[in-house]
Amino acid sequence: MIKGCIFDLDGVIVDTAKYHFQAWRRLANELGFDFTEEENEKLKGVSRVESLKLILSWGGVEKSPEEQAELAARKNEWYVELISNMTPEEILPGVKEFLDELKLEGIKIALGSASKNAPAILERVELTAYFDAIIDGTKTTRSKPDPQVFQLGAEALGLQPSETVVFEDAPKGIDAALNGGFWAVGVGDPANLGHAHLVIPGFKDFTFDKLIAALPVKS
Ligand code: B16
Ligand code: MG
Repeated sequence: MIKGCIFDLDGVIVDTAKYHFQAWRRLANELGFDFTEEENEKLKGVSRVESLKLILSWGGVEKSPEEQAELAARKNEWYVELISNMTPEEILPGVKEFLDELKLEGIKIALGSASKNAPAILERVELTAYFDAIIDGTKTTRSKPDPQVFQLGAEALGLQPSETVVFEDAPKGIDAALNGGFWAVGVGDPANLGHAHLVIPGFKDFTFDKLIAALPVKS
């Protein structure tokens, strides 16, 4: 029986990838190179430090760990400025309706995000009150595809992975959910998320009944 849902943030609840892209691109440009939106896709669900390492490798730039920490902090200042203007209008279509339905069904709700800015973003879009637990990048020591972020979420909800569905937009996030024994729903393109138990284009017109009907789980 499904008793809980854990949501990734960026790409599932809101599209903060565009703000990450703007801030990282500004940093890359300052360092004398550029990168594409296609390359930015590879940063989805990847931690701040790992994202920086990838971007530096694309630009062929080497930096010491101290310099990397300074660059990551600089990018984050720009990113925080960008997300400080977010509004509830930026919640992706159908998400709020789905969360409302989960509440009515008595399903527990957690956030499982790599972002250290996740609590601030939920506040900006006025969704904090929906979440029974918030696991963000400040609470984890291992990145997706390690299942830690979702395991901490399920523990906080008092649930087993087999009772919990993870919603993720990143292939590595689906890997993390599967590695932890969770039900995995990919949000986005089946071409990269085909290993999930179910793939949906988004939450518009998606319902809890449709979720239960699509998973081979006893209700
Ligand atoms: P921050 P998610 C991830 O969020 C983003 O997809 C990824 O692009 C970002 O680098 C990461 O959070 C860390 O974010 O710099 O705010 O700590 O998809 O796991 O919700
Ligand atoms: Mg994501």
